[in-house]
Amino acid sequence: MSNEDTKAVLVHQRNASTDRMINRLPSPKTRIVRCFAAMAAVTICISTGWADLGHRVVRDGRGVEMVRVSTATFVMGEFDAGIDAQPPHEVTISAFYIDRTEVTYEQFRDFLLANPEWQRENVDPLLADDSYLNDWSGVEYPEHLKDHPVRWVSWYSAAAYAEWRGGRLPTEAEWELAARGTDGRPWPWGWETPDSTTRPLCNYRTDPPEIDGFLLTAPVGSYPAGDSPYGALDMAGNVWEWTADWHDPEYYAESPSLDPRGPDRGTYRVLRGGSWSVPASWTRSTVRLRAYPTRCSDQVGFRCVRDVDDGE
Ligand SMILES: [Ca+2]
Repeated sequence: MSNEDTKAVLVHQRNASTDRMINRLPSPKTRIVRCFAAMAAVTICISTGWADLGHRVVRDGRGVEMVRVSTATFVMGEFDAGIDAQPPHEVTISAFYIDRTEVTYEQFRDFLLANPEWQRENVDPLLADDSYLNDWSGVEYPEHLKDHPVRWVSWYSAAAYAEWRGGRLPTEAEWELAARGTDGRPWPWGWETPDSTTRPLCNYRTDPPEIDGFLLTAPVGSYPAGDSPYGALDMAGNVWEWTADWHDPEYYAESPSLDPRGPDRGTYRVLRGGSWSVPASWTRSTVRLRAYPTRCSDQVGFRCVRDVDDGE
């Protein structure tokens, strides 16, 4: 088990009693340590208002909340989401953890402090276009965006951040499973088309723009009613999210059925989830967007995943 794994703190497990958690632990000493850790973490969970969601949440070595997605088989793709999202096909995905929210400005600042070569003034122009970190100066960003998803990040910078965190970017298949679960729903919350005049479910383009509460991006986690079956937030809307995969419109016809990782090469990387600037239909969890990996935009951010080690 890695150092970061050791630091991971169990916050809550769906339908699991304390006895069941204790019975899974390997030694009395570890049981005591983990029991106190779980109690402390539940306190954190309650303080953030997430305890009642009933999902399994951990904090990684840097204190970032991640939710567990257990090994599952689901039908990836959809006929209603564009020709490159077809044919729907069954895939099996090994268990992983995914960030509960998009990476924020505050979190990305820690990465820039530790890796000055990724600051706006120092970045390799082969790894990001001229818009990279457009609203930053060095490691400083507009204070009011502290809890908003970081934007203006290239695929390369997102991948570098994920590696620094001890993880990686999600594959398309992992991202889609984390967003919509296994029951065929097109959105994280189910089958209900987003309509912010009735129930706020995600941050997308509305008319007028602020009817969903925010003119541009929203602080991460602003739409708890729109959470995914695994407890991930903002998988629909707010910012598009980079995935690890190259884009190939034909890939679904030839995808392997176990842990597909996309084509070996390509020109564009895939983004998922829609943003504050797209209509509701583009926030379907099956919609695939493509962009050059150097592309930076005020509509694009990301989140990270981490493999689940045996025994976790
Ligand atoms: Ca998003």
